[in-house]
Amino acid sequence: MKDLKLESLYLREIELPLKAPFVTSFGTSLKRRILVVRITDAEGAVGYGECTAPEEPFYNHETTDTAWSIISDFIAPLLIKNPIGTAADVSDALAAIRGNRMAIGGVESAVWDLEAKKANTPLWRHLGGTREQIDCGVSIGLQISPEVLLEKVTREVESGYQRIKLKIKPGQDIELVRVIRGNFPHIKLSVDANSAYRLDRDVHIFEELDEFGLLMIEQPLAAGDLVDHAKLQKLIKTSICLDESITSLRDAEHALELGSCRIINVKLGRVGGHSEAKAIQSFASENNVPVWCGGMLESGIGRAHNIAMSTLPGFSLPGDVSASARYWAEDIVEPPVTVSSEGRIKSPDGPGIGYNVNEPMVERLTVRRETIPLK
Ligand code: OSB
Ligand code: MG
Repeated sequence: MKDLKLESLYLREIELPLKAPFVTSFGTSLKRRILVVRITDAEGAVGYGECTAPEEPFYNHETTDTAWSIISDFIAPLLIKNPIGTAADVSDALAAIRGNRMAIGGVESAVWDLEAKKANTPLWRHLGGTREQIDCGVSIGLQISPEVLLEKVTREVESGYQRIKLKIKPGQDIELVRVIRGNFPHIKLSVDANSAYRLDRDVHIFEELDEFGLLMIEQPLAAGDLVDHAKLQKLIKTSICLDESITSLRDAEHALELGSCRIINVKLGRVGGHSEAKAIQSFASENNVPVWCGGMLESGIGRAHNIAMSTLPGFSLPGDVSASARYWAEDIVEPPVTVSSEGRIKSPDGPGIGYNVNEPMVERLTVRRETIPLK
């Protein structure tokens, strides 16, 4: 299919309260302000995407509000100026925009859903995915005490999740890992620092963490610091995984050339959509570097896109893609995303993202809207 004729872009901000606060080294999330992107074409087909930009510019530079403005003021006009034939053309059509990849990813992924629906094919197959089911892990935020953390970990291990990731920050690291490792000597366990450490100050922390047989240490240092990550990787046995540092295929190439990591977390939004995510996983595979799908506390729309992406062959480690019910009292898709007792999600059979968007619910949660013509 080489003839998409995009008609309109419907931008909505919905407010969705998290079941429990999510605490990281950079802050606390209580509710999400999520941008839902809906795109239609001339034949009445509909595609959905979710912009994963958080509320505040603490994970990266983007926010719900900056993404809104980039989509409305720059992405929509560029799609009119550079008409696309296929979903694979969207990122090239928007290449003039520097950064702001979460804004781009929300739109790009909606076009992929639309195209897959027109082809009456599940998005995961349309992208070239090969996995009938994906392996799931969980990311557990900082808790008020190690005892509470242990309770949470126990519950997730008992539900079947295949890998547990703990958030850490200076002062809340070694002890947390010691308690969890002591109780669960054999689970796949990792930690995520969200850039909270510095090489000049904190090497001893990583040398201590090195003794716990962690699967990986995610994003210990600053996002832009591939050089210091390379120095740190040489000092420790545990694999470094980069999240914030990898915004493009180019970043992934640089990280592997420098030896800054041995694992890559791919987030659909952070890298600007499915085309770039596909390119990164393919490059990583060629270099025997495993990738896995990260999460941004997505609603069911973003979650469904993450499931589709995770079926690509390079995604060989369990991702942070978990059940809707861990986040939301009620998700905006039907059925909600569920995880089996073996810690797996079945790739959906339906066309496109394979989950139905509960439009009345989205409508009820909408706090801001804009309709933008694309022709
Ligand atoms: O660094 O992976 C991260 C959530 C928000 C921002 C950054 C991160 C996370 C998570 C949670 O770890 C992943 C999820 O459960 O969606
Ligand atoms: Mg991370």
